[in-house]
Amino acid sequence: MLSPTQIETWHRDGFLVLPGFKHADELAAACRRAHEIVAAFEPGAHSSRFSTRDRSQLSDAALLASAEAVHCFFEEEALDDAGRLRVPKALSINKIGHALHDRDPVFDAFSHGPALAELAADLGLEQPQVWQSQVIFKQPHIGGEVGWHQDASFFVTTPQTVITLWFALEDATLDNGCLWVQPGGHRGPGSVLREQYACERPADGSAPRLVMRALDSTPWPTTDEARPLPVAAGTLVVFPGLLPHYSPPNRSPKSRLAYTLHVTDGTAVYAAENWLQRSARLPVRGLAYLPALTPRAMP
Ligand SMILES: O=C(O)CCC(=O)C(=O)O
Repeated sequence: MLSPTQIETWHRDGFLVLPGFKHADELAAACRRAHEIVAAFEPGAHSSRFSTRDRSQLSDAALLASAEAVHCFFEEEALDDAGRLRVPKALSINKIGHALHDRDPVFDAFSHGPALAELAADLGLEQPQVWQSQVIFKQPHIGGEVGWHQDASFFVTTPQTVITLWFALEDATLDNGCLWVQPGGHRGPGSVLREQYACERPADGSAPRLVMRALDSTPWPTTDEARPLPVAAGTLVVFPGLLPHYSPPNRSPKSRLAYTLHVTDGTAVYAAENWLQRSARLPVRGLAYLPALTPRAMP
């Protein structure tokens, strides 16, 4: 249960840092499972790179298909110009997404339960809906930058409700690319949504197209306006969708695994243009643990 001081901090700063939210055994299980998924991953012909600098490297079809699946995306620097791996596969993955919480029993257990349901209720979410999960690796030496952005760009609801739950699976430090946030950047004159990542689905049935639309020209924060959040493994950082945040590249020899969930309120209208939609085969769920629905087989 959040204290009144924590709620005040949430409204003022736009983020909360909750050390020790996950125990060592839960962290170990999540890290082990993430490495198993990568070990079992067969890249095949479609090697999807993930880069927030250049989204054109990511195939729209691969991203859209991952909405209901567990897919590995390569680091931009992991592949050479011919698409061959420059580093061992285990060190090449940028992230796994985006339905781990519904498809994988280990991440299902990690992503649900009374502590998370209570946290969401304390933060004002009446009907939490978990749309997306990601393991973000920030690989040693080649872990790419995640540029400044607001998560509400990817999960538009009316009114705006999305929150991000960012779990440190390993220590996140200034050296290995911890999160940086703009304290208070979710409110005040600069709190507008700057971009919308929209999925245009043509009426003629041709392939959907993902576009990043500029909505507002408010500049992203400078490093002077930002605060780094170095945190120990097990810490949960939670922030609302309008809070600008980024993470620098990892040039250190240590990885920085994190796990994220993006959660909206089912009382708000979820935009039809959001890239991540669910079919009736895999309806979006809340944060409470519902054993009757798990485990769900991987496709
Ligand atoms: O983990 C990171 O480096 C960035 C994560 C992030 O920006 C997000 O989840 O929105």
